[in-house]
Amino acid sequence: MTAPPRLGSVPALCLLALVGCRSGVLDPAGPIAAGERSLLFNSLAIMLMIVIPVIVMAIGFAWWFRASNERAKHLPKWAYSGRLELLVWSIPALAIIFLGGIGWIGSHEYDPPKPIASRARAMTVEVVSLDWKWLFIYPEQGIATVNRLVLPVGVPVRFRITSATVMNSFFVPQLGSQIYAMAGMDSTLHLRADRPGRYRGLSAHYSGEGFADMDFIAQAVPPAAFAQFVAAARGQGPALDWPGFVALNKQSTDVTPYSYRAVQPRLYDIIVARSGAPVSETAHDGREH
Ligand SMILES: [Cu+2]
Repeated sequence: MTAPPRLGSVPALCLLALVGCRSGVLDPAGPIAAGERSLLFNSLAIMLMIVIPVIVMAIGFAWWFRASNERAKHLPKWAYSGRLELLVWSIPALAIIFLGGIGWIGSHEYDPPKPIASRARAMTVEVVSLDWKWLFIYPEQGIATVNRLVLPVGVPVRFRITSATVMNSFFVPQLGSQIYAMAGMDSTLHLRADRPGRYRGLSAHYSGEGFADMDFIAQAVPPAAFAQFVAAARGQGPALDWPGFVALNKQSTDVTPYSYRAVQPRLYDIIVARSGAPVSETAHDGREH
């Protein structure tokens, strides 16, 4: 005979299940991710206000109306109760009002194009998804990186997001809000990292064979270390111009991060304007045009 499981192992199991959430959306490193996590928890609490009583009542009614309970009344003619109707309709109505309310407030509060209120001036990073790697252009610093995103802590970042090929999705779970990267589109997302760390960034959208390796490191560093990173990047690597970009745009997977010491001005705008043109240029065999 096997011993029944001890109750003490239940919390341990729950803990084990939660360990997988560390370094994910439940471990926010900035205000947007933190706000989205409380939105998630509040929605869960509102939904549990219905789910828990329903489960309790389902078990309670089954137990109370068991065959051997002489005190449970059998009422075959019973049809209507105004008080019961009020109860069963008012609780879901309240849940919808609360869920809709926090959803409405949250979607305005954490609207991706809405700048983050901050004393520090926002910085711009241009994100281009490629098959299957990420290009990050720092227009103010005049540098670019591949598969590595370095951000200064405490500085709001305005991301401009596009794709040079198929649709992808830019997502750093610990910073918040995933945004689609689409050819010809110029999407905006504001995020801020409030503590130093290395955060996992990924494409949250299936886009083909090499997609599984299409992740990057988002590294939040103190402002002084960010200045050092910029200075170091300026001193190494190739320069990125349009022909260089067309070469970079060739399909490759699992690319080791590296940086460009210089970037052609307005390269991001050219990529958006040409929306996917490099693909037909590099793989042009007469089918298009
Ligand atoms: Cu999708």
